[in-house]
Amino acid sequence: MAIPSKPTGELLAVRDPEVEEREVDLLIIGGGMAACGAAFEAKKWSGDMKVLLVDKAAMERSGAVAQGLSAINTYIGENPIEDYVEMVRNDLMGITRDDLVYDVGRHVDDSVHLFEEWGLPCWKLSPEGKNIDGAKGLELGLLKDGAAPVRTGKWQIMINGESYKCIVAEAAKKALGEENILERVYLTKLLLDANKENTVAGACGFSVRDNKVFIIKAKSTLVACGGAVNIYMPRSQGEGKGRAWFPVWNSGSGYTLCMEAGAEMTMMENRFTPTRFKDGYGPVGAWFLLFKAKVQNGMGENYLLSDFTKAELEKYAPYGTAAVTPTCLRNHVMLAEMKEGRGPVFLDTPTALAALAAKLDKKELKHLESEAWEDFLDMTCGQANLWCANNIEPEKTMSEIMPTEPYLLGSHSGCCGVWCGGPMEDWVPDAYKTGYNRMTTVNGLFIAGDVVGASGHKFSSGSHAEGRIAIKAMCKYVGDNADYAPAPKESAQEVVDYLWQPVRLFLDNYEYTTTNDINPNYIKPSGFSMRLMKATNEYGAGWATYYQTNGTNLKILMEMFKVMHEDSFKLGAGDLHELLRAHEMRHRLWTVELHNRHMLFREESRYPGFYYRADFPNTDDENWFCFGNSKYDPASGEWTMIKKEYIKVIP
Ligand code: SFD
Ligand code: AMP
Repeated sequence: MAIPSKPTGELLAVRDPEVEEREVDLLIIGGGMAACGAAFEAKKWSGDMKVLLVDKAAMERSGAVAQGLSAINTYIGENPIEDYVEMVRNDLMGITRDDLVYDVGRHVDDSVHLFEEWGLPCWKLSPEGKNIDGAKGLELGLLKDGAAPVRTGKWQIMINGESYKCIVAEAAKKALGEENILERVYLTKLLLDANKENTVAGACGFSVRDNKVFIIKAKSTLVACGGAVNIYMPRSQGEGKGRAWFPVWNSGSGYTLCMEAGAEMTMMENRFTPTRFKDGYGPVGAWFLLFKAKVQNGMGENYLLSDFTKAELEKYAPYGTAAVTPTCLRNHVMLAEMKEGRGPVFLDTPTALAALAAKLDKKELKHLESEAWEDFLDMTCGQANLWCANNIEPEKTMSEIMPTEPYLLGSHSGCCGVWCGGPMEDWVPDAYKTGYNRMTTVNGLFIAGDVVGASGHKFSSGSHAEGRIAIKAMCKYVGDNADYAPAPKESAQEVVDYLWQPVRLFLDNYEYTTTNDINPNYIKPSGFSMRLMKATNEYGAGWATYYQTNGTNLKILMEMFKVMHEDSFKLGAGDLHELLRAHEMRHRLWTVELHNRHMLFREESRYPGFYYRADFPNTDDENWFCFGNSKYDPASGEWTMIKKEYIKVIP
C-alpha cells in the first residue's frame, strides 16, 4: 500500500482560520516607499481619523528598496519642473500624464530633504569639485539649505543608501504608531460596498504567521503595493533561479486589487525591460552616469557611435533623435546590435575607472574602487557576489550587460498602472480629474507609486512624495464623506471561503499521493508559476523571442490564460507561505493577462526595445498617440478597451 503524503512546511494551514474584523477610516495597503510617505503624511492631515497600514512583509526591508539604493533618481534641485516633465514624456515616447508628473516634480525634493534629516547620507560636491560621501558629506551642510549634491545625471543624486529603507520606514512607523500597523498580512482583495455603487469599503487578506483572516472595513483605501515581478520567465535559471532585478515579492497586487474592483487602468501595455549587468542584475545607472563607462560590442566597437545605430534611432524620431535617448530605445539599439551578430555587449569598466584614476591620488583611487563595489553592495549585493565568484575586478575586467526579463511598474522607467485623477486645480483638464487627487475611477480608492499609470520616473523619492500627496487627498475625501459607513458586499464567510479555498482543496486531497507536490486534484503554486512564465516568455514578447510578438501569438496566449484562470482555482496550499504563493499567482495571472490584452489592443510598437509588435513594427502617432485604457466590470466579468485622448498640459 502506498504511504499517504503529509503536509509539509513551517506554518501549516488549518481548515478553519480565525477571523479578525477591523474598521478604520483610512487603510494603506503596502509598506514600501509610497506607503511610508502616506503613513508619515497622515499624521499631519488625519486628525482623529483612524489609520491602518498593512504590509505583506516587514516594513524595515520591504518593497523595492529592501536592499537599499545607491542613488536617488529624482531630485529636481536647481532644474525647472517643466524640464522634468519634458524628460519623463520623452523617455516614455510622448504619452504621459503631465499633470501627475508635474505634481510629483513640485513635491519630490521635500521628501529627499526629509530623508537626509532622518539620517540618510547624501553625497555632496565640495567647493573644490570633489565628491564627498558618508558622514563627511554632512559637514558640507544639508541639501535643503543649498548644499550641492553629487549629481550623476540632471536628475540623479548619489547616496550611501544601504539603510535607506530602514530610515524611511522608521519615520513612517514613528508617525503612525506601531499599533496602527499590521506586518506580514497579505491583502488579497478589495471589498466593494453593498449600498454605494462603485465605492470601495475596505479589503481582506490573511496573515502569513498565524491562521488568521483579516476583514478590514475602511472609508477610503490607498493601494501602494508596488509593481509586478516574475510574470515573465527570468533569465536566471538553475543555480541562479530566484534572482530578479525588481523585488520578487511584488506580485502585481496593486494592479489586480484595483482592476478587479472595476478601476480604469492605463498603459498596461507598457513594461520595463531594464538593461542590467548580466546574471547579477546590477543596475547600470551609476556606471553610465557617475563612472562614465562606455559600451562595447563583441567586435570591440562603441556601437553607439555607428551609422547603423544612428539609422535605427532615426526610425523613431523625434524621440530617437532627442538629446537623451529614451530608455527603451537604448535597449533597442543594443538588441539591434545583438541581432546583427555583434554581441555580446560589454560595459568597459576598466577604461572608465582608469580615466577617473588619472585625476586621483592613491587614497582617492582606493575610495573610488570601493565605491564601484559599494554601488552594488548597497543595492544589489548578488551582483557583487557574482563578481567575487567569477574573480572579476571591475578595474581589470569588463562586464557583460543585457536586457533582462520584463517587469511591470509605474514608478521607474515604465508607466503601466491605474488611471487616476490629478490635482484639483484649474490648470488640470477636466478629463484628468476624478474629484480627488490620485483617486481612481472607484470612489474612495486611491493609489501611489508603482500602481499609478502614465507617469513614470518617480523612483524612490517620487513614490514617497506621491504617497504623501495621495493621503492628503484621502483625508479630504473621508472628511467630505463623514457619514459613509462601509458595508462590504461579501459576508465574512464568503471572504474566508475564497481566501482559504487553496488550503481546503489541499487538505481534502493530499493523502491521495505519496508526495504532496504531485496530485491529480490540485497543482502547487511553483508549478503554476512555471507554466505562466513559460507561456508569457514564448508568446508574450519575453526574452525567448528577443521581446517580439504579434497578434496571432498574443491571441494564443489569451486562450492559454483562460485555462490558467480555471486552474487558478485548482491551486493547493498546505502551509501559510504556500497560501501566499497561491494568491500571488492569481494576482500575477490577472496582471500579466491585462498586459497582453493591452499589447493586443495597441496596434503599433510604441516602446521598441521593451517589446515589439512585429506585425506593427513602427510607432503610429496618427492612430495611437493616445492612452490605452481598459476597464473590467466586476458585475459582468467583461472587459472594455478604451482609447483615451492625450492632452499636453505642460508645453
Ligand atoms: O538603480 C503588499 N529603484 C530606484 N529608485 C531610485 O530612486 N534610485 C535608484 O537607484 C533606483 N534603482 C533601483 C530601484 C529599485 C530596485 C529594486 C533596484 C534598484 C534594485 C526604484 C524604487 O525603488 C521604486 O521606484 C519605489 O520603491 C517604488 O515605490 P512603491 O511604494 O510603489 O513600491 P515598493 O517600494 O516596492 O513597495 C511595495 C510595498 O507593497 C507591499 N505589498 N502589502 C500588502 N498586501 C499586498 N497584497 C502587497 N503586495 C505588495 C510590499 O511588501 C511593499 O512594502 S536603479 O535600478 O535605478
Ligand atoms: P538604472 O540604473 O538603469 O536604473 O538608471 C538609473 C538612472 O539613470 C535612471 O534615471 C536612468 O534613466 C538613468 N540612466 C541609466 N543609464 C543611462 C544612460 N545610458 N543615459 C542616460 N541616463 C541613464
